[in-house]
Amino acid sequence: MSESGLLDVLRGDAVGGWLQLPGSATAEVIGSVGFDVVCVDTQHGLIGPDSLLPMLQALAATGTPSMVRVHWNAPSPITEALDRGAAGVIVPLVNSAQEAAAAASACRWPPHGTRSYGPTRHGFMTSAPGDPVCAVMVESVAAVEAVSDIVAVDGVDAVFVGPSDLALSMGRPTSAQDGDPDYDALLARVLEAGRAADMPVGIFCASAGHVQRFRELGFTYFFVRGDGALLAEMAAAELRASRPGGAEPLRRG
Ligand code: 3PY
Ligand code: MG
Repeated sequence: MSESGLLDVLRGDAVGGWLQLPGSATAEVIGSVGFDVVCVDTQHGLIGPDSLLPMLQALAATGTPSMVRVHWNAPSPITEALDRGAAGVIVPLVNSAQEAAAAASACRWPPHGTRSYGPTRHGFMTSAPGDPVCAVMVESVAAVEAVSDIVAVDGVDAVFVGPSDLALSMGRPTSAQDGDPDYDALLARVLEAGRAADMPVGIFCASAGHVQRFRELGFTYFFVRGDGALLAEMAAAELRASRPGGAEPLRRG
């Protein structure tokens, strides 16, 4: 899929998978489920640079488009993700138009940016030279204050809300994302700015219930819980169902 194809996916009520465990096998499993896109999380996931390449190769083999959440808004992690084959990046903690411009510039070759050209993956960069998707994370009160300027930055393609960091930045618990009216007022400002700029606006979802709630508010794409969280939940459910009388498992660790 071309990168502009990925942008269309993010506009269209997309549900994405999220990878936090290193390894191509889990990438292949999650990539095969039917998600519209899968993101490899190198910010809070346990995935280092050397694990990234086989995971992106595994996702490519499933045909599911890939994004990488980089660990920081800097040229080096953005270059690493794009040179290894991600169709787009999610850049955390973007709090101003200036920071958004830095993220966008790192995604684009001159004359549109400052990315260095280095076609290493065989056939990849030469056969698919489209612009990668640059999604910037709005996850602080400061970012919401600046959101109209952030979406106006040339080269920024999409906004992605980090719901927990946004709540913490308000001085509220992460449960504010469950329907705190002050929190929802901030989300409304992000959604309005995205609509005005004709830009996809997505959000991370801690549960399928959150996907439904945020869909009703107007978000256009969603990433669901990561592989580690899903694995733990399914394993606990299986164990519970296997105990006499369905007893609650004793958690270790
Ligand atoms: C947040 O909730 O802050 C996130 O970044 C989700 O991944
Ligand atoms: Mg965050």
